[in-house]
Amino acid sequence: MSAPHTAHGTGDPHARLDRIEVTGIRAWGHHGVLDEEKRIGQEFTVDVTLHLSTAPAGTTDALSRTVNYAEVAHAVHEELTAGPHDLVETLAEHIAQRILTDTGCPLVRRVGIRVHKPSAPVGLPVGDVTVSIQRDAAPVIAVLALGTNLGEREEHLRGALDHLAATDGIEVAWTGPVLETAPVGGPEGQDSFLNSVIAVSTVLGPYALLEAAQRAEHAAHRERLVRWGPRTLDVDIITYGDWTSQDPTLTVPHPRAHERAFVLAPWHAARPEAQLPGHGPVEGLLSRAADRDGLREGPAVTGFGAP
Ligand code: A4P
Ligand code: MG
Repeated sequence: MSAPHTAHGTGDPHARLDRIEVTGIRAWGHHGVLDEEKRIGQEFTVDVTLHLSTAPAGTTDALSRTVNYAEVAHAVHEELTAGPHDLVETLAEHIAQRILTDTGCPLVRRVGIRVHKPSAPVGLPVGDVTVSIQRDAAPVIAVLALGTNLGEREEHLRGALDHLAATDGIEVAWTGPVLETAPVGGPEGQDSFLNSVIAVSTVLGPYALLEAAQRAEHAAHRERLVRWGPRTLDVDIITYGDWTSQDPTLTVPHPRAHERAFVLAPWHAARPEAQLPGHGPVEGLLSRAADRDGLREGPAVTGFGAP
């Protein structure tokens, strides 16, 4: 989980992703402009490069945190034998999109495809004809909840927003208002929270986004270690597109978001039509949340309340 591939200022957020390569996926396909190519077919071979962070799986030995390359190979084989398409370019595009939106989604953030058509009818002896493309996954909208009840609370919220906005691969899409909320659970007598919810548009995978959220927390912790007690900033991932995960390291949607007014209210204020995947409209959830009477308008914090 410590791969530094989202470090600030590196420009391309995918530049330091790891790679898994599957080469020589072979099938008899019927792609080509000529009638004869479509009728008889010929051999095609595909090499695939999957760009993703392998650290979440590599440090825990958990298959669910990486892409299953066997599934990718089978999907490529299906695309090779589908169609037919006139152009190898079209075939390569179909394979890339299939991996980015299906088999590799959402962990694979960039894919490289090379299609070989060694028997292409060129009219001369040639060694091979290849088309190589590279495509990136579309950005994902993720909803994040921010909470703080220690120290300079407004400072922590502002700092979290600045930190996330400065992270390569993250753009802030909208921000909810800041609410002052009575603590839910935890030790007796702890101070009230400031809570808000923001949405980011991100090209980062879900685990890389979690790392970015944790770095924002650590940035607040560092300051707090010197001057304040524990727990200055909590950044939780509420949703990541419509992806769902039961992984204890990253459970999405957040397992308690559906019953927490301190998450639902700022979200609803910014996006009244919002839906929580698996639970339905945020509006209905908010009307049933037990802690909804503990909410008050919070202070105006720069950057928040910008739908
Ligand atoms: N983790 C798993 N799923 C996620 C996710 N979707 N987002 C893991 C973020 N992290 C996730 O988190 C513990 C572990 O959860 C992480 O290692 C991560 O891999 P943490 O932030 O270190 O611990 P925590 O926040 O104390 O635990 P937790 O369970 O997130 O606490 P909650 O449930 O978020 O509750 N009352 C008010 N009014 N306002 C608040 O903001 N917050 C809490 C914290 C309690 N009461 C509150 C508020
Ligand atoms: Mg948390």
